[in-house]
Formats: sequence, structure tokens, C-alpha cells
Amino acid sequence: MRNRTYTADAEPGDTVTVAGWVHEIRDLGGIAFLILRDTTGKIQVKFEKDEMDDDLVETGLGVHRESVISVTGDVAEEPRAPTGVEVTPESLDVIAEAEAQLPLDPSGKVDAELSTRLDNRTLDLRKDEVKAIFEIRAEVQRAVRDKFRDLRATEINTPKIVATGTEGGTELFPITYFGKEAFMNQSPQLFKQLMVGSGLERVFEVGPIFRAEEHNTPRHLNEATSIDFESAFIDHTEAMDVCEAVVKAAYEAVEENCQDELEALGLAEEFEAPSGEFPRLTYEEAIQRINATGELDEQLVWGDDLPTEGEKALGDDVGEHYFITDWPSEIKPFYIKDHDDDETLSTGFDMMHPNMELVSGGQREHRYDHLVAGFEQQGLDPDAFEYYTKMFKYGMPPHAGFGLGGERLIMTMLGLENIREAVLFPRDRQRLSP
Ligand code: ATP
Ligand code: AMO
Repeated sequence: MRNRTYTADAEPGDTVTVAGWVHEIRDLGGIAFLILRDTTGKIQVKFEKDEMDDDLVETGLGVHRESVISVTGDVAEEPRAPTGVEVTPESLDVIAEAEAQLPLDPSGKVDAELSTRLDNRTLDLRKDEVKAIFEIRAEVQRAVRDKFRDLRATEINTPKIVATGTEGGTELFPITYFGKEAFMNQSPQLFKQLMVGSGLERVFEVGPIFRAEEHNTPRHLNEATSIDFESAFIDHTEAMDVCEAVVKAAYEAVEENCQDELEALGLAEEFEAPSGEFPRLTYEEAIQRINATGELDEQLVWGDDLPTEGEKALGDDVGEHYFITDWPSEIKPFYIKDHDDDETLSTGFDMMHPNMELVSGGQREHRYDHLVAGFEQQGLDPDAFEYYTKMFKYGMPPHAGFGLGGERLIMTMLGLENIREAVLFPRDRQRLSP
């Protein structure tokens, strides 16, 4: 529609054609109002029954809620109208009539279960507070990309159909690839590493990862968005600096550019970008602090992974984003480098929101012999990874990086109770469609 005007741009004195959805019809007798909604907002359309064409009034007031219409008419100031202006229609077209019964109520007056909402995402995203999540998600992705670009990183796209897994053998989705076994990629890990040895040196990717997680939790997806970064000639502490800067940039962009969306979510008052440096705790300090909270039935010992309740207890204790560094080597993957002066200690790190883990990263093992030995130690066949390991023989610089869970970032930023709220069409054990 070339001549369409967004409702937010309709100024008093203009003659406009506005198009959108019938949000509400209020018939007061002699006068009636239709509220038309588009992506920019809402506008009131006024019907004065005695003064207007009967057909026009009948069509306008007879149309079902959520039908798509266009209205052409003059815009005038009207203090009693919800947005201070209204349109007096000269013509009205019903472009796509909606059925009278809707599977969910986009006005939000009637609450719907999350599963009903996810089955009807089109209608669900007609609600301001739901649409706001995805406007914010888009702004976060823009801000993250801008930040990486400022840091001279090149955006890459790595394959999602792969021959090998990297993040533990049990969480792969197998597929058939022209008769061969293949998998959906769990992480761009090996590919992003291969690119730091290329002429690009510093890369990032925002893309899907696939994990056959068996458990059904509010913070796991089977298809998630990973925000990955990898750079030559930096160590794990510099990767942490980048990680912190990227997360802060995302918050700051939302604070600066998404006030309407925060308002729609009821967060305008409380939303605050993190300031100050994120504390960096060692794994050893972390387990001591968790044990000191007394929240766990059993005390943690060196070598234990942090259980969810442990992460929660520590998060409550720290009360802000923080890093956990110096993990035991045995619980970090083969591609993470150990400290030079202590083989039992890894350079791997996690970045935590008080409620959950957001990031894993570390300095990588770039020495060919050590890398191959690491595969063997983890029970992986180095031959299957030859496409990766061989590049470490031709000049692989020291490098470090991280993976940040995109949906977890949005979820924790907006205080969403379920990670599925941050995905248009989530994939979980029960949900493969839509
Ligand atoms: P008017 O003379 O301005 O058309 P009115 O006071 O004679 O309005 P009605 O026409 O019956 O009364 O309107 C019914 C209700 O609708 C009243 O409460 C009025 O305040 C409200 N109303 C009238 N016009 C508008 C408008 N353009 N926008 C919002 N509310 C309106
Ligand atoms: P990791 O496996 O810890 O590390 O993943 C990185 C981050 O991705 C998010 N994430 C998930 N989010 C939702 N649902 C899931 N099933 C899911 N799995 C992971 C989390 C997590 O912190 N290759 C390393 C990263 C690196 O070292 O660069 C990796 O994938 O927020």
C-alpha cells in the first residue's frame, strides 16, 4: 500500500489512509468508535451515525475484532480520543475479515496459557507486551553486532549441518545426510576457532545451536541462539573484558532505545543497565561461598560441577553479573587451555546472571600436540576431528573467545519466567510445530 500512513504519523489536518487491525469497537448510540491498531500504535476512527453514509457506518461497526481494514479520512485533534487525534472516515475497506471466535484475545483482557500463546504466535504478538520482547530482542542483536564491529570483529556464518559434535556426545541431534550420519551443530566452536587462524583473526556469529537436551526446564531450549566471539592474540581475561562490554552494550541500547517497550512490559522504572565491573570469582571461591550459604544439602568439593541450586545461592549472594574463573580442567572441554603453571586448572570461565549461567568461554589450546592429547584424554577420536586439528599445524595463533546464550540474555534482562517467552517459535521436547 503505497499511500498508507502509519497511525503514529497521522497529524491533525492530514487526509490519510491508515491500515491495520480492528482493536476495539465502542458503540455509544449516536456515536461510535473503532480503534484501529498498527505496528506504531492506535488511532480512533469516529462514526457519527446521523451524519455519515449508512453503508460506511454499517461496515465499520459490523466488522469483527482483529479484522484487517483500511480507512481513509481526515485527521483532527480530539482531546478525548486515546491518542489525542481521530480520523473521520470517508471510506473504509475490509481487507481480511477475522472470525468472530479467536483462539486467544489479543487485547490481553483474557489471559492465555503459554502453550495456547505459542500455538497462536501471530495473535499473541499483537499484544504490546509480547511484541515488546521481540523489539527488544532485535535491539539487543543490533547492539551486540555493533559492539563486535567496533571491536573489529567480522561476522561469520558457520555450517549447522556437521559431522562431529563438540559439547559432549549425548546432546546431538542426528540427521541423515545423503546416506551418511550427520548432526545439527551444537556450537560454532570449532569453526570459529578455525577462522581465528585465517586472515580474519577476530570473528563473531549470531546463529542457531541445536542441543538434544532431554530435560524440560524453563531455561533450556533444543534450538537456541548463540552469540559467539573468538579472537586471535587475546587471552581468557581479555575475552572476559569483551564479554562484559557486549552484555553492557546490550543493556545500554535497550535502556536508550526501548523505553516504550520497557513501559509495555512494566519495566520502565526498574530497568537498569549494569554499571561497574563484574566481579571475577575463582571456582574455588565460588564453591566456598556456595557452601557458606548453607543452601545445599551436601557440601561441594573441588571437581564438582555447580548444581542449579548452587548457582542460585551464589547468585543471591553476589547480587549482580559475575564471572567464575579457574575451573578444574577435568570439567571443561578439550579445546580449553589449562594454565601454564598448573595443568589441573583451566582458563575456562563462565559469566553468570544472579539467576543462571549466560556465557561459557576461555582461552583455547592452540598447540597441536596438546590439542591432540586433549582429545584422547576426553575419549574422542582425533581422526574424526582431523579437519580441525590439522589447521593447528599451519600457524594457529593463541586465541580466546566465548558463547553467550541469546535467549538467556533476553530472559534475564526482562525477568521472563520461561525462556520460551524470548523465542518466537520455541523448540522443546513437546514442541516441533509451529
Ligand atoms: P459530541 O458533541 O462531542 O459529539 P456528546 O457530548 O454530545 O459528544 P455523544 O455524542 O453521545 O455526546 O458521545 C457519547 C460519549 O462519547 C460522551 O461521553 C462523549 O464525551 C464521548 N465522546 C464524544 N466524542 C468523542 C470523541 N471524539 N472522542 C472520544 N470520546 C468522545
Ligand atoms: P555452552 O555449552 O556453555 O558453551 O553454551 C554457551 C551458552 O549458550 C547458552 N545455552 C543454551 N541456552 C538455551 N538452551 C540451551 N539448551 C542452551 N545451551 C547453551 C547458555 C550457555 O552459557 N562452545 C562453548 C562456548 C565457548 O567456549 O565459546 C559453548 O557452547 O547461555
